[in-house]
Parts: sequence; C-alpha cells; structure tokens
Amino acid sequence: MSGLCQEVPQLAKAMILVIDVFDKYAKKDGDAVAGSLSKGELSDLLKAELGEFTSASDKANVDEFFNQLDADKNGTISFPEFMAFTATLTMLIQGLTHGENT
Ligand SMILES: [Ca+2]
Repeated sequence: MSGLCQEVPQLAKAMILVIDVFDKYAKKDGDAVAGSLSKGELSDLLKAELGEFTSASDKANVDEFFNQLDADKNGTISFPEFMAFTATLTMLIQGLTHGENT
C-alpha cells in the first residue's frame, strides 16, 4: 500500500458502491429505524438501480417483495437484509450469465 496514485481494488470498490447505494436510499425519508429502507425507498432503489434486472420494480410486486426481504418483519429493510438480497440476486445473475451446470 504505497504510491500517490493508489487505486482502490475492484472488489473493494464494488463493496463500497453497494454501501453507498443503500445509504443513498436509506436516508431519503425520516426513518423510524435509522439506516434502513422503507417500502417507498426500496421501490425507488429497485427502479433506479436495478431496472430490468428484477421484475420487483413492478409496482404490483413491491409489496410481496418487501415482505420477503424483511426477514425480521419489523417493517423496514436493514443493511443485512439488503445484503442477503444483493448476494442472492448476484448469484442468480451469475448463474444466468455463466450457465448453471458447472
Ligand atoms: Ca427488517
């Protein structure tokens, strides 16, 4: 770790990016639980940051999707709950793009 033009490694960059995206939406409204996503915030995040990667951006699916992600049923999506979703979705995409029978 030296040098003035040191770059953040790619995977570390991706991790920071995931945290930044979560924080950006988590602080949009006044939270009952600090640092978590409300249903509206989750909906905004899905539409803006995932687009067609998930049908969960359809308005009709958001309720069901939110309930699935809210593992502890406290009415908000925490960062660990968001990460569980992100990891699952990443694996699904990897399966689709790399073939599932390796
Ligand atoms: Ca929760």
